[in-house]
Amino acid sequence: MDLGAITKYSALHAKPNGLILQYGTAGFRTKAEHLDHVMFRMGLLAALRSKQTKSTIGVMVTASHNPEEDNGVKLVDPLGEMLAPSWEEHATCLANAEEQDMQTVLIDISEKEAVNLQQDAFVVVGRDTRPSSEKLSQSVIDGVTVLGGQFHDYGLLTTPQLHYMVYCRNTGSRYGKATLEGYYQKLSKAFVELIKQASCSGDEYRSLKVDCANGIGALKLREMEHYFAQALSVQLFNDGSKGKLNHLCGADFVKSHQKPPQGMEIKSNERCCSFDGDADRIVYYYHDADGHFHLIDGDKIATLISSFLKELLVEIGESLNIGVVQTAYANGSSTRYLEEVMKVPVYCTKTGVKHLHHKAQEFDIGVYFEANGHGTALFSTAVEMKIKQSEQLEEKKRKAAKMLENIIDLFNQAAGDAISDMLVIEAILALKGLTVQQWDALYTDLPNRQLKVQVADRRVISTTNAERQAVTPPGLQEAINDLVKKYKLSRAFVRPSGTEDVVRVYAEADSQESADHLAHEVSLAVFQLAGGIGERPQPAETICNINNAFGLGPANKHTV
Ligand code: 16G
Ligand code: MG
Repeated sequence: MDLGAITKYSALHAKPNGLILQYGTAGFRTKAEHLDHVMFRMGLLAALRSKQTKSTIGVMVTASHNPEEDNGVKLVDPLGEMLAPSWEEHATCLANAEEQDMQTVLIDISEKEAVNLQQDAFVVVGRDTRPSSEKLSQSVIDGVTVLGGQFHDYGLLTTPQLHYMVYCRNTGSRYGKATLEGYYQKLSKAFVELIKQASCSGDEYRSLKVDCANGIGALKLREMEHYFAQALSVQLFNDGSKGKLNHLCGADFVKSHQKPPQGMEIKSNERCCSFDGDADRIVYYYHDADGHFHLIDGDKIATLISSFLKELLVEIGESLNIGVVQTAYANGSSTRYLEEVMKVPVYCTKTGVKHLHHKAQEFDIGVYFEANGHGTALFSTAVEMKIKQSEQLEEKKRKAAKMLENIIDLFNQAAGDAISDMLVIEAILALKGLTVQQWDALYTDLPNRQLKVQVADRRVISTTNAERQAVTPPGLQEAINDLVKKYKLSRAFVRPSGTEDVVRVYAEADSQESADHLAHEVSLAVFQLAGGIGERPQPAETICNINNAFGLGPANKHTV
């Protein structure tokens, strides 16, 4: 380690005094102007992690669905996963070290993690379309180089594409070619082959409207569309040519406001979807003949996908297991439908992709989705082996095995991916001959409400049972239990947000009015028992009215 060079370069990426940031579920995220030093230091850390794992490490510069002025950075581990927890702590220490302590912290990390500093390092870098991203990714590269690491700058990429590149590079290209061309070809080939097997594919030319949140998804989908144009035509909206990133559009806006994005004209019963700002989330929606908006969120996406995969498994006649992983935010109707109608086992983990991903790896086929549209399906080697052995099977079974093979190729195994999920969904709808309304009608969502409460220190709330029960402060869970008892089909939980300084409240019940009341009452309990600050929580109706008056939309936005 050339400590002299590190000190010299670090001074060019100086840390603002007193700024403290934390590597959270989505890496570091804040106003772009505060991030230069963090980027440089994450370049250093990625090089160390690469030396330690003797693998390629990824660094993605993005703040996903946050406003355009924000930015962020996230490290990607060798198999495309999120960074290991002990390294998240190192990331936080390194980002917060004052200039004069930087060297000590770096040496500390190297020693603790037994990093062989003589080892080569290789880091791949990607970035979204934010105006600040190009310069910030250059700071990452400065960090990598000053530790003697090599790098490849992919430039503009969606977050899942960067995960894909890392995965390909560390599996000797067995998974795919680590280029954009490789990504487009692998996914498109699998998609077109699947669509060919749909009996109605010739009758109806398939088309889909896509809201790209004025982000990177638009650029990449435009590059990709001609690869699969024979099977699907996509019409892009909010493609970044005029609007602002994530402003009144994108998956987060549509999910949390439960309304269509601006800038998209929707005719009744047309299939539409929205990506978020870095294209790792997707939600679907449509307007019915009466002009009512219907949202099809991550839960319904998981239901469609897992039902289809289960049918394929039954067809092949194999005893491979399948499981669905959700979080506490999953609508109660989805869980009930999966367990009782589809007979698919459902598991609940804490919020955050890494928790779901980890759990899903336990199954031969693990489908995981957050309600907000983050998700994918993972397949074990046992599934791949069964497919290989299917040559000897009878015609019908062979066909199912072939479909499964294409579906595996179409899913991004390294991360939830809006483009890949979109193509999987389009293929399943075509194969099953389902319209968007029929898909939506699988079950009816229970009305729900999400609210935020400001408290002095959100760490006073600790939870258990995958965040569905509060352990502290004393009395809070009992209060919630008593409130929930007052309503039918009701459920409520509270958890400290991992991305904002608030406590999140979720409630669902048999009617919107009940869900709103329950959410409000639980918010009051949090305010009283967990050290609420500022104004007391107000009933949902009042909040909506005030916000409507100011053109702000609902205040229950669950920023994820
Ligand atoms: C992050 C997570 C997302 C989660 C959200 C919860 C990743 C890549 N992203 O954005 O999965 O839903 O945080 O936010 O893990 P919250 O803790 O503020 O509710
Ligand atoms: Mg995102």
